Amino acid sequence: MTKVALVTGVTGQDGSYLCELLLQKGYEVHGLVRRSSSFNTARIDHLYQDPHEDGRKLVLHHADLDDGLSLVNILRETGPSEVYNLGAQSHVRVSYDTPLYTANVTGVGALRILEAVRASNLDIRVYQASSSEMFGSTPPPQNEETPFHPRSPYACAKVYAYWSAVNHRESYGMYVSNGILFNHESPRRGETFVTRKITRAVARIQAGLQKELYLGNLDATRDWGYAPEYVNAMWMMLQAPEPDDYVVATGTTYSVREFCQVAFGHVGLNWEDYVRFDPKYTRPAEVDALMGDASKIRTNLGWKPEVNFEELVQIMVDGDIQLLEDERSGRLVRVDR
Ligand code: NDP
Ligand code: GDR
Repeated sequence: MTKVALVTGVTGQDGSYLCELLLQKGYEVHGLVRRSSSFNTARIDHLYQDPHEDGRKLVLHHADLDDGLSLVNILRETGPSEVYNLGAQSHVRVSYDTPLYTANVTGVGALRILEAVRASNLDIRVYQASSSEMFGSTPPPQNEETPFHPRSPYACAKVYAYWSAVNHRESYGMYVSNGILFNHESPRRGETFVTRKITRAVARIQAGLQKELYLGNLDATRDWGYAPEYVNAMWMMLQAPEPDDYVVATGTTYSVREFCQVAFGHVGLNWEDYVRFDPKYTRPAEVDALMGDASKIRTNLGWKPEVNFEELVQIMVDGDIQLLEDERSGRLVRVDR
């Protein structure tokens, strides 16, 4: 029988890779898309299937994590056996500007999913996209036993979502797993996260389209992995006999400064000639250092990362150089729907 999955946040970085993975595995995938005044499906346009043709494996639905009834309805209409809750206001800096919205979508939104699944009476396994940001100021290495000390409205919302997931598992015996994922990046990473902001700037500076790059804190260190490998970890979690919580990380950590060095260095440029400081990009409270210990998922489920830091940076810089070439040559086409 064809397995059916529902993915919230399907238009985001992880949603697009997860969608690809599930389609490859033969799933029927239903993606939750929120209403936007402009197209927001660029990351999944290559997976698009004409709604007028039979046998579609990817179906998109308008709904919103802010609208609980839309979630109840989508579950009733699609009857999935797996739900991946990836939808969120996911930008840490922006969460300081929109704390209530972030709490509503990123925190209470997860509870809405859990309650909609509970109300459905269907046998559904739920994946909750938890985050290393929950560890905040607790020093590395961080694993599943490390206490949380969130340092932003986003992180507070994720802690709420995390405990809601655990509580639904313990209170109602639901199959709910938290993936505590450390930063993971790719050429599809949102352009305002620091890695993509840097690699995009490198491509544009090399092409003569940009002169400088303004950044905030260069001293923060992150455990950066490769997104396609991380969505595989999400899927593996939901195939386990029992629900559980897992850290997903590389076990290495590099500073934003080191990311700049490698990214500019990849095209023969010296980062110090281009990077400038703008306090606008600093945060009221910073998460100084993250480095995950992913022994549990390696031992229990056999997951381990393959792409290392230098390879990741190169993949991203090369991706942005290619994107620029495609844009300039008019090769990029958008699907109208
Ligand atoms: P993105 O920001 O790329 O994608 C977020 C997705 O959520 C988008 O599809 C977005 O839609 C959707 N979304 C936003 N608001 C709503 C809403 N109100 N209702 C429904 N959908 C909404 O995030 P990533 O793909 O990078 O991350 C996926 C998840 O994993 C997020 O929950 C994130 O917080 C979490 N996470 C990410 C990590 C990372 O390093 N990438 C690490 C740990 C956790 P739209 O496209 O319209 O904006
Ligand atoms: P993060 O990612 O906050 O870790 O959250 P981000 O790339 O935004 O920041 C990483 C570090 O870089 C520093 N920094 C800058 N950040 C941005 N965005 N822009 C800048 O100009 C800049 N200059 C320096 C930041 O201060 C920070 O220390 C990401 C998101 O994907 C979350 O949703 C996810 O939960 C966590 O990763 C794990």
